[in-house]
Amino acid sequence: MNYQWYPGHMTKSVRAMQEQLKLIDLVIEIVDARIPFSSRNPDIDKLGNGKFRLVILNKADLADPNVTALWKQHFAEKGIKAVECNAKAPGLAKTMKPIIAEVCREKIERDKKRGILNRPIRAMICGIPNVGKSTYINSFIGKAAAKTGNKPGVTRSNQWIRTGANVELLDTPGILWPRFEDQTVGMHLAFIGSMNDQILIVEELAADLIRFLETDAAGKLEEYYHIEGVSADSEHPEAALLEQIARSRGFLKKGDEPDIEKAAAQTLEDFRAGRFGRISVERP
Ligand SMILES: Nc1nc2c(ncn2[C@@H]2O[C@H](COP(=O)(O)OP(=O)(O)O)[C@@H](O)[C@H]2O)c(=O)[nH]1
Ligand SMILES: [Mg+2]
Repeated sequence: MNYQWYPGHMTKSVRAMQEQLKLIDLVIEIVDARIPFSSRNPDIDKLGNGKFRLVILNKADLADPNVTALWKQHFAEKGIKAVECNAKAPGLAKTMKPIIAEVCREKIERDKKRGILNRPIRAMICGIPNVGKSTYINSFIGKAAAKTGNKPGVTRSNQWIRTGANVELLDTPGILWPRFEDQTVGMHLAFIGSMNDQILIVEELAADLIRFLETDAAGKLEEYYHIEGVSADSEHPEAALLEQIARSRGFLKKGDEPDIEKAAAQTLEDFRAGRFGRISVERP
């Protein structure tokens, strides 16, 4: 299958972001902890040049903690602080406060020398769609003032939201575009549901996911669905597994035929919800 990303209003969003960047001290870049490479905007280093930087490995509750630790190390080696996060947990301001103070230490010390105390740090949240920007902002400010959902919100004029962490957040997150240079990137975005499923062939996407799971998370499907699994020399192992999943879930059509499409959709849903366990798709 061909995994395509439609860049949409890319130049418009670059320009908007460059304007907003003039106003801020800190770029808080949110990525998905299961796919930090593919969910990272390739131009962010250029765009965020000269700003303090923080990478949030979000949805860490769904990722393998050992792999997330490797990613933190990977970013540290590039000189970027990265922290794991579950944006659905309330009260992010408290956990973020010391981290942001550490990342922006230079500015805080510079201010202090000039006799300026507690000037808030101005920060912008950015990231590709669906990584949890709105959820993060909501938890950070402690009330549901930013829209959450899978669609990017309507852009209003820039407003600052005060947080309990001596940080002012730009109310609208910067929506970035993902990498779309290669098929693996597209496939990984599709695995976690960050690509519109309507433009994908669900059975083929599920087959790609099953192929990944059987290699990198062997046994998880068999355990979760209570299925027998297939032998290594099976000719179409993904199709055979989908059939077993359909039967085990009772997804049957007329004449006792397994409903493969339904099994495929269910497999994707269960993976995205973390029901097979905490699985990272990408390692540094
Ligand atoms: N499990 C989990 N789900 C999250 C987390 N952060 C956000 N989500 C979910 O991911 C989806 C997209 O979040 P949203 O904030 O709308 O993403 P945005 O497009 O970047 O603003 C929503 O269904 C959120 O509930 C997290 O840390 N863990
Ligand atoms: Mg949003």
